[in-house]
Amino acid sequence: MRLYVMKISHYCERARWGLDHKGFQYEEQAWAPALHVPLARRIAKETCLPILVSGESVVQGSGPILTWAGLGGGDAALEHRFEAVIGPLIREYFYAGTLHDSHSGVREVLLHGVPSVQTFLGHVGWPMIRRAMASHMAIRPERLPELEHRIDAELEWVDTLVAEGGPLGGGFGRTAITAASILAPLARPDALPLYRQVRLAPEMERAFARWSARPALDWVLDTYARHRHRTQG
Ligand SMILES: N[C@@H](CCC(=O)N[C@@H](CS)C(=O)NCC(=O)O)C(=O)O
Repeated sequence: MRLYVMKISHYCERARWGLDHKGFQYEEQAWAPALHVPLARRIAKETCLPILVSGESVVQGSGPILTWAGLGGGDAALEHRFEAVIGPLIREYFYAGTLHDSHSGVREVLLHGVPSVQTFLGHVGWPMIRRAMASHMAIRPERLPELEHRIDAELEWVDTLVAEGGPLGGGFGRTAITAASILAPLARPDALPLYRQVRLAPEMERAFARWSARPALDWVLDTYARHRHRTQG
């Protein structure tokens, strides 16, 4: 069984965590951004990762992979907000403050663990890859303040969920995996060391310091400490 990923993608971490939680054995194969497009198209309908290949089955997307792994149930509305709103928002924010800074180290982290030919192409073709990523995800550094504001509002909402002890307070399962993995780039748990290898813009460091006091991110760190027994890398 093989899981195709981009190493630092929080969607890939969501799928990986689900498979690990259910005790599946699989090989992980990392691909470089942009270079993943023709490779993904060869095995699946869309270009996005993660993709799980198990025998004849090809499962694309973190949600379908969790379902395939037997992690059903969960809170659909809440999962949708994490998957379709908070996930892209955090990704946009992360790249808005790192993709255009040649000293951020984001290129090295994105190329971590990919096959050597992709490492080579990734370095040589970085200006093009970066442009493709920025245009695909509408990354614009000048939007950092607005994105920070929107993340504040989403974290406020997660704080209330944590305080209510509802879907995030119950037993550990699909919803907790979804929420913790999608928020992980902001909490940077020890299990995901690649996030700490990226140098953030100073205004991002200030926002991260502020967010670290939030119950939502405390909950993420606690959930990782208690339930995540494998490290990225
Ligand atoms: N909703 C999808 C989103 C997956 C997604 O956006 N993956 C990103 C990596 S963070 C990706 O593959 N982007 C490149 C592309 O779409 O070609 C999921 O839950 O798996």
